[in-house]
Amino acid sequence: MKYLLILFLSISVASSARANDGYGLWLDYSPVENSQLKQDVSQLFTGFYFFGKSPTYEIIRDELEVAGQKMLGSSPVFSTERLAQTQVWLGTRDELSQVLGLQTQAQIRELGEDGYWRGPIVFQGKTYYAIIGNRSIGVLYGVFDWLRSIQTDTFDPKTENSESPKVKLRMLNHWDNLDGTVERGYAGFSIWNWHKLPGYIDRRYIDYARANASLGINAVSLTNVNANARILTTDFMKKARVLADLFRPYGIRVFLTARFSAPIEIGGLKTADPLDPGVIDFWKKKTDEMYSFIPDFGGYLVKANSEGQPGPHEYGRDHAQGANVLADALAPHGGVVIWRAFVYSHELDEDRHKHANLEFGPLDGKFRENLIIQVKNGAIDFMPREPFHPLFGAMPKTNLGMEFQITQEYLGQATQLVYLAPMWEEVFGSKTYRPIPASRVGGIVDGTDSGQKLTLVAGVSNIGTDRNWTGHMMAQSNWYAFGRLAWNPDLSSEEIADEWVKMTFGQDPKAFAAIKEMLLESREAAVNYMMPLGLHHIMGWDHHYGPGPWVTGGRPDWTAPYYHQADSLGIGFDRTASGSDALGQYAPEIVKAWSDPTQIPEKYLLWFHHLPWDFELHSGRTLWDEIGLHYDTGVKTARKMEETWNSLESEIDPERFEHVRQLLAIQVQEAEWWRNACLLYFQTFAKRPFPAEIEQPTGDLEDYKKRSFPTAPGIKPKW
Ligand code: BDP
Repeated sequence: MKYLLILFLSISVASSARANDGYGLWLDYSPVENSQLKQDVSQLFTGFYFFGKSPTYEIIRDELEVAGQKMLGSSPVFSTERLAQTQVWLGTRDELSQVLGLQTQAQIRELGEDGYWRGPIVFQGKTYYAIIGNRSIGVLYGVFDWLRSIQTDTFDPKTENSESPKVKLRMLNHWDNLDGTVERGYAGFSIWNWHKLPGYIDRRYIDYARANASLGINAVSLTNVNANARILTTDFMKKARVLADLFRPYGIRVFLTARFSAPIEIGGLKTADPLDPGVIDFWKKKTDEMYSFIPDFGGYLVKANSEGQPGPHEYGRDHAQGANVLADALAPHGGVVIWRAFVYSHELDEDRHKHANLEFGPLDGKFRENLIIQVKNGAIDFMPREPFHPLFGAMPKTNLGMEFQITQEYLGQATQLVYLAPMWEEVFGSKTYRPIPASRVGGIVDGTDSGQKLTLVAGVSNIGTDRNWTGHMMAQSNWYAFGRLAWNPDLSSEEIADEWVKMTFGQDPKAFAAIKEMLLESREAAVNYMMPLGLHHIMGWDHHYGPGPWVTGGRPDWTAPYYHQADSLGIGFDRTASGSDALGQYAPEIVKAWSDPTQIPEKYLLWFHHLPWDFELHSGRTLWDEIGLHYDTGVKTARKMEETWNSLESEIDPERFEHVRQLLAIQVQEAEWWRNACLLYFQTFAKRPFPAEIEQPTGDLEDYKKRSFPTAPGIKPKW
């Protein structure tokens, strides 16, 4: 017995030494194995010299310390003079101006506020490796990029690299409530501890800022868009100030959500009418007060007249009249209003798909310059696949920003591995044909095609108090990918997967290839086993967990049959001219191609067409058979992902291996559940046998319908 105990203890000590709980994210720096690279980098780590002083340079020092220890097994040497012992020069263009040629200076100037240049510089016969920005934050971005190149084995000390972000505001939106819960959060509670602020600083705040800065994320909105006006009270400003002060040297500006009725709720006014002088004065004074606490406050993020949130419509005013009042209050301070386009009301049109364009389209050109309309990637709601939102390209005189959802509300929450970058890449790559024929969504958002100066890519955060930050540790890849794509919407999902896997799991070739493949196939798998061929909004009621194509009750546009419209004849939502004509909101090129069910990309087929069950697809199969095949393929891919992972047991540390292994087993069960429940349900309309080549769905439809999930996380707060 005694021996057994000793054996047990020694096993647990041995494995905890290797344990990795995922807290370190992609910044855990594995030892450099390539010997040439190790030699080059070790040499550089013998002498860093900063040309100036800044709190951001202190952050760089700390990062180099961690990276040096972990990658090379030794601390970096910081030198106090710029020549003799020095290998690496760090600083801003101004700070280095005496040692830089005019041409290099001009080249760096071009890179703007956040850009950086890194490469060799010869000075008085000696070569230094320099990392230079126009501001200290650019230097930090350059250092992170350099460390990434070492971790991904692409660093070459002889090559110059320079980059600047394509998008101005690269932003996380937290849907965190003041009581610590997170709407649609699947990774525990909010990381903001409002109760202990401003006195207590949780180490997580700093680690969070560091992770964001490593990706170039430079703005965060701390609170839920379903806002609580209290966040704008003096008490909360004092708390938010602590976070803003911490984030500043990481280049991150704080935004808060503004509840439109705040003038009534915390201002003691009788109205929130945006044209009322008292209300205008409230927003001005509130905003001035905010800047007295946070001099670089980013601005307000607003959800108005959407899903019960108050807004200008209560007073007969439109979105521009409402939004501009806030914009005017912020303008003298350099702040920005981010006004969401996620609106739908019963009155406007039967098809929810059309509402945002109907409400916002006529207001084009009426919004202030320091205001940006934040548009979800699709017109319904973050479905596993949506055609791009028709507002992109339809408001040429208005700043339009992108809103993605990183938290996986409709994509498996925290029990499924779904790498979202392929979806975001698909959206950015979609051709809009407007405002210019070659336009793509990415070009509108980053200003290339639209010409807009104020640009924004926002993502609804998937971060919480779970030790690994994101609930499912593989969902860290989505935080990572979001940041990288916000910096450069033209990056491919594959390049990003490449980086993330190497930085998170090291370079073991077998593990690298296997994990990368799993990531890249995961999103299509999820579309297949959840909502293939353009099906959408058929998930469980309220918590949105699991299938619910039978969900009815309440508002029609919150039910599933409203979207799938299955009947004895066929399935799908007719959004062509013969139906709701939501398709008519797109450019004529798209209308022409997508109106024809034989020409529209099949991935959007049932989004825009109601078709007979026997409609023939490109494969020669009937629609009914093809639906069955997609569901089944999704399940098979999920199983393959599970098998792949399980073959990596000896390559991955036990803690992460086991974490992902268990979740993949759940994912397979959930994929089967989706397939079985949806196919059994749709069969009640189609009245046809399942195609012979698929695994026949099992279970009882009535049992599937009865399942309930009172403990499902992330549900809306009930205030
Ligand atoms: C939906 C969510 C809901 C959010 C809403 C929004 O289900 O919780 O409040 O979007 O974006 O996806 O405002």
